[in-house]
Amino acid sequence: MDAADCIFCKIVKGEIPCAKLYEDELTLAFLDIAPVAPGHALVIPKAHHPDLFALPVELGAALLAAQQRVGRAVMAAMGATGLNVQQNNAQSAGQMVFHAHYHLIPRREGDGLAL
Ligand code: D5M
Repeated sequence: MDAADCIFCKIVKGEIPCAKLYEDELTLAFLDIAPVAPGHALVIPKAHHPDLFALPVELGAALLAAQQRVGRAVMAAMGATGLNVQQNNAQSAGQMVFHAHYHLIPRREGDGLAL
């Protein structure tokens, strides 16, 4: 899939809506449309890279900074005591959207989530 058909590229371009949480020059974060927990967020690079292995290493620092910022915010907003960061690569690993992204999933003691 190229960028023209990519749903996350369409979100970056404003062609389809999202519940935006954070944005900077290189990254965007928004709520997952199918949350596994309240506050489940996605952090993506604005540029189209299909998966982790295609990400330029230089972009890693910007993505980590966005994960830290958004992770702290969603934990505070949800009253969470923990946070899972999940990142899927290839269909066999559960990847459905082929634009690299990180799931930020707020957790609480005894929430019963099995990730
Ligand atoms: O996860 C891809 C995730 O992307 C999955 O949890 C649903 C989410 N998704 C798909 N379309 C949208 C839109 N339009 N808004 C918000 N979230 C969306 P993966 O790691 O590829 O399995």
